[in-house]
Amino acid sequence: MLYPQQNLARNKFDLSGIWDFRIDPDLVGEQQGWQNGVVNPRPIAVPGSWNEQYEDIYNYLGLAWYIKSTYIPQSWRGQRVFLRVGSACYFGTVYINGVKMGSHEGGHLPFAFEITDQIRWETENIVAISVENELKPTRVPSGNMSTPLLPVASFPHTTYDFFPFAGIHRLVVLYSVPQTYIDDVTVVTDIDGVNGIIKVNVRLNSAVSAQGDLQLKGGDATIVAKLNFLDGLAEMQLTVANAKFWSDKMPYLYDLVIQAGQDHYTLKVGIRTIRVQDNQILLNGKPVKLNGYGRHEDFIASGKGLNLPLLVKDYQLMRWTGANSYRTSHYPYSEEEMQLADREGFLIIDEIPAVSLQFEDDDNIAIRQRICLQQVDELIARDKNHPSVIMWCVANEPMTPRLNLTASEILTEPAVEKGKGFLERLMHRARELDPTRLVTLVTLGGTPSSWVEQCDVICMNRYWGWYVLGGEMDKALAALEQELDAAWDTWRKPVILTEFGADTLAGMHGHPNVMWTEEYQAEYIRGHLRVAGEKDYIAGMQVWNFADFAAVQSIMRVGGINMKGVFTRGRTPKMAAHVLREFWAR
Ligand code: BDP
Repeated sequence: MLYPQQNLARNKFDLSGIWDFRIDPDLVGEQQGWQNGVVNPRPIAVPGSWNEQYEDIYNYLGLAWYIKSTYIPQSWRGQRVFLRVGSACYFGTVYINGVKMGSHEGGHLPFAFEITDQIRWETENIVAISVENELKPTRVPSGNMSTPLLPVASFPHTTYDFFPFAGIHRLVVLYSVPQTYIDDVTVVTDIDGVNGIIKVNVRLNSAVSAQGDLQLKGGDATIVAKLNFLDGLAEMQLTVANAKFWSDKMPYLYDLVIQAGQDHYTLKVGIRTIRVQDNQILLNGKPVKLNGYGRHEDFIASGKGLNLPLLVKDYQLMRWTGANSYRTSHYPYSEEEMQLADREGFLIIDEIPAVSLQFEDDDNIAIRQRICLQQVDELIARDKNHPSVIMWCVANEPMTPRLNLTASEILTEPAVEKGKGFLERLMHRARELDPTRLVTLVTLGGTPSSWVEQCDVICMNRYWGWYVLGGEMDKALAALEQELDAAWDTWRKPVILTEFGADTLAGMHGHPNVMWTEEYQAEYIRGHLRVAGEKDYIAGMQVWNFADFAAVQSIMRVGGINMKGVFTRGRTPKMAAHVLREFWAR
């Protein structure tokens, strides 16, 4: 799943823009030939969620059609042409000139189909993509479950606390490659004293013998090596003397240029190592702390659609607060986001969309397990070469049938055993595919310890002082401290508080600082950072959330917005952002 690029050998054409759009609530589109074009379309932006582009379809999650006509240049003839969708949320089907090319399940990962044989070289080609985001118990993340997420009425019926934005969320590109092309590259780096080691594996699309070469550019020199492909595979180890290592402080990237037969591919490479030792996470052998945020891909009008200016702005704002990390809560973020993280030096916990998994109904569990494994596979295939990604996260807050089961209930509750097997299979798969990174899952209070055993780092979401002991800051902080110490005593592994936060209405002030005021959030965050600052086993603090974001409607979410952001949805800082600067931007 290499990111498409334009170079000496390859072409790329971005289909972003205004497409034709029509919803299909009665599922008549395919029968009526909408894959060839729709009557009475309305314009829609790609990328972008449809929900905030038109208010009448804000809550519409059923099937919808996107249509775009395009020429494909004659100069691409003789190459193999693919159509690649960065993300269609949740289930997308691609048609070229009326012919179905294939479908993809899962809302946050890319997919591509070869379309060479369908191309019309003399006229325009019709690209049609149908997308739906029905909420179902058999999907990941799930919806319309018998057990609601919140103890109060909420709509739409998600099992997660963010709006189920739907549509084509990332770039749709046409790209072409030579007949024999570089299908995959895997780069693994290591450090040996002052030298960097880069192991490169290259796979061609067919099991041929071929010649190629590698060039590593950067630092003081260019290193060149020959590649010999046997059965379409080649590997090479490069040693970079006096290498520049990649880190959050100095995110140095080399260019790795691969040539194989007629094809070329260039990859950014950061030389770094990541591991856990005792109570610390070590980046390049030195302790590092993950200060930052849980975030969302979310903005006014664009919804979960790729928004490049926002991306640059968010990185700038995160840096302004002194943050060096974030978690891709609660799904993989765009590839452009990952590339920027490499370049800007952010440390990422990369998460699949397994939010609030439940383990009660056997048939559904089996389906969800299959989907989660697919998501682990696709995520690692997509993100394995990003130095910024240091940890895979296979679940956020997997749930027992009731919160806080007693010790004896944990022993007898069947869902606990089922959950353990489910989660361990995901962690096992991640380690099998990538033995070089850390693996974790994120817990909520009361998560059975048998689910946590396999984690390299203990990641905890806790809301002392908000959902529990709200308004009682002293008691809340004491409870937090006790729980953090207990986690360290039990696990003897580094601990990251991956979520802690307080809803805050920007502009609401109070003295005394009652809940929902900016002063309360500022004090809450200050208290948490102070407690954590005294613990040497704390390897990171990630505030929930970087910015206010769209959630489902409920009495818990004023205006349908989760207001735990330290920035507003429009990116204005609340008082808490300045508190973070005090701690992190020194
Ligand atoms: C946590 C969830 C997160 C929510 C947050 C909250 O992981 O998705 O948005 O609670 O309630 O439990 O704000």
